[in-house]
Amino acid sequence: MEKGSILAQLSWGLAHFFSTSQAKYAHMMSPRTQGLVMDKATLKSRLNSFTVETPSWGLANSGTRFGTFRQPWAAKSLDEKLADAGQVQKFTGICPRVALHIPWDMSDNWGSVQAMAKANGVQIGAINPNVFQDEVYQFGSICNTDAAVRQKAIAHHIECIEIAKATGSNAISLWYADGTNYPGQANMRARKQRMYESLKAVYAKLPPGMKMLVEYKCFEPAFYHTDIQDWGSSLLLCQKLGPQAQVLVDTGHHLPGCNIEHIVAILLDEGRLGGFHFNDRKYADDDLTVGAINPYQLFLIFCELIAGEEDPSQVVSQCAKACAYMFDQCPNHKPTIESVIQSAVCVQETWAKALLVDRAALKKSQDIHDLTMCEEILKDAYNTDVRPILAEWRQERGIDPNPMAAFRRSGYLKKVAEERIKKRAGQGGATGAFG
Ligand code: PSV
Ligand code: MN
Repeated sequence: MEKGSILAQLSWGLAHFFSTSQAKYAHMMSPRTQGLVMDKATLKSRLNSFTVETPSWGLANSGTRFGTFRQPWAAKSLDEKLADAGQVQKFTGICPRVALHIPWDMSDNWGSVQAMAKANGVQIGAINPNVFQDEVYQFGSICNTDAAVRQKAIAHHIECIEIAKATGSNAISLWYADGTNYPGQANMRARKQRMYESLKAVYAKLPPGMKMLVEYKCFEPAFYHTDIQDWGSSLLLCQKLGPQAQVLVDTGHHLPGCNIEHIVAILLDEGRLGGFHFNDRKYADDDLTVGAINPYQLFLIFCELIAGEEDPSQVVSQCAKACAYMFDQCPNHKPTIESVIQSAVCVQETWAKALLVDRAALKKSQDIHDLTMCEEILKDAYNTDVRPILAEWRQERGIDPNPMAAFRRSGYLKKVAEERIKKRAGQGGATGAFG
């Protein structure tokens, strides 16, 4: 191309940029001065539909493979977990369900578990089978070469479907430690086929309306290959199984630098995003409190989910609205209940900020490739202080405007620590251990 024509193109580009962007949208240069993009009442009503499930295991002691540091108030029995989850709901108003992990949360009377949950102001959420701990699962569960092991895993899934039915839950949430540790250890394609056959048998037992959430994870505890390593593997499986099977995204299950919001966009577009496990991480699957490390990433994920809710396509909007939000975190030295309350406050604030994105202005800026303005619009919403509106939202529901301060004032941790220390001593633990 000739020098002259490049110059001509550049100057046309400049003129075009200034005429379309700078002049036409000059009024948008400081959008924050123009108030919220939606009135307070609309914002508050949108907040009403936003709930997140508490994981029962986030209220118990946890640790790493190097050790577990016990907290005197940590819940051990299912009753204690439900009581603690009730506190999270009481002080935040956005956590009305508790996910259970079986057999960590086993019971011989699911009717009474459901009643106990109700007495604590919560309901039973997703039921998570556990096919990763038993000795027989060393070389896999649903992918195992041994048909008897696969059968045991399938039977456990079916048991979890029955528990979901008995507790009024509408989802089973599946995650597998299946994988290999060394190259050449197994035939990966054969494992994929066995996994599909096993899950087909489980899918056949799902009652109508019950979701089968399929979680992926690229590493750990298997360190060479994981049988459902990424969203693509999970999506393929779900597409083969049927519409009740949907992908679950856990924010800690990707390689560093992964663009999770893009994955969300793809899964929404396919109508297959079924659930979310929120937590935060710095290095691996750290299961830290939500927003501890990368709150802006969470905001960008929420921007996609909200854009999905508002999408004209029924498939996309229904999928976004039905997506089951859950925390999947471990307290990691932080007081159990406080850690979940912190996550709940963080997700609600971030959700509110994402609702405030001026989507019409964003679309206009995208159409003219005004990159600066596109980003300004997002940052503008992200930098809005939504705390006063959330305080109002809580007060309107009889909830203290400051959940953490109110929870601390309640003295609940001290009270249950005393009760549980006594109870554990009565159970015969030599050192009053909580396990
Ligand atoms: C696996 O790392 C996982 O994210 C799955 O959701 C499990 O069910 C959960 O953590 C157990 O802590
Ligand atoms: Mn998870």
